[in-house]
Amino acid sequence: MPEKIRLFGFWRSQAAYRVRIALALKGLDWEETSVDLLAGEQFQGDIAAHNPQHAVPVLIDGGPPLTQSLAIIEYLEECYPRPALFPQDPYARAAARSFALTTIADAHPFTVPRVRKHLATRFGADDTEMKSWIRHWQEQALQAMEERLATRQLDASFCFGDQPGIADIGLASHVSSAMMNDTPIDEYANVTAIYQRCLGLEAFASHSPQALKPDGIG
Ligand SMILES: N[C@@H](CCC(=O)N[C@@H](CS)C(=O)NCC(=O)O)C(=O)O
Repeated sequence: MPEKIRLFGFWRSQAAYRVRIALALKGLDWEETSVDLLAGEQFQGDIAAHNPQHAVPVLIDGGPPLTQSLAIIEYLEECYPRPALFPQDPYARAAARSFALTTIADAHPFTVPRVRKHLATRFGADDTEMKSWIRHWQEQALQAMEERLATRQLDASFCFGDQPGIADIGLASHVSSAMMNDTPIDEYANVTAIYQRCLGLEAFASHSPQALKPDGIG
């Protein structure tokens, strides 16, 4: 019997959330090992051996460890093609990937724990400055997503069609993190409408940081 897919993640990691959504949308069974990023566990044990970048997610599916949420989701798409998370048409596929990269490549990397730590230890950023930094990058991505959605020539429930895909995964992980960081989201009407639609699906709702948050941890 093939081994269960293994995921190294953390409840509040938006990159791990992206992978959890993809696994759940595809109806796959997985087992998650929590790596407490707040306690520095990314520098210890298995995860340190599996990912020299000391970050989650890491996915193991009977082969060597895979890192980087987008690469992992593309791997899942190739090995478990149904339901598809990327449009078939090459142009739409590039557009959906590009939308997701707004956060995966351009906003999220500015806000990860190692960047926050460096800002605090090297440049003395205090809590207020850090909050403002995070909000800045999160708002830039929210604005860009909103503009793209407002001008798309498509009448669809989700970002690029009537089924959720990679763009919606990026959007949901970004909005969930914005909410955790008190970045206001209300002015982004298209983004929040799609986020709400995503939350109507078990795959998004049950695996979110908000759903997994242990009591008493902010
Ligand atoms: N680009 C990577 C980002 C991975 C990443 O930085 N993950 C964060 C959690 S969301 C992490 O583990 N950070 C550890 C740290 O910064 O120390 C991806 O999409 O997988």
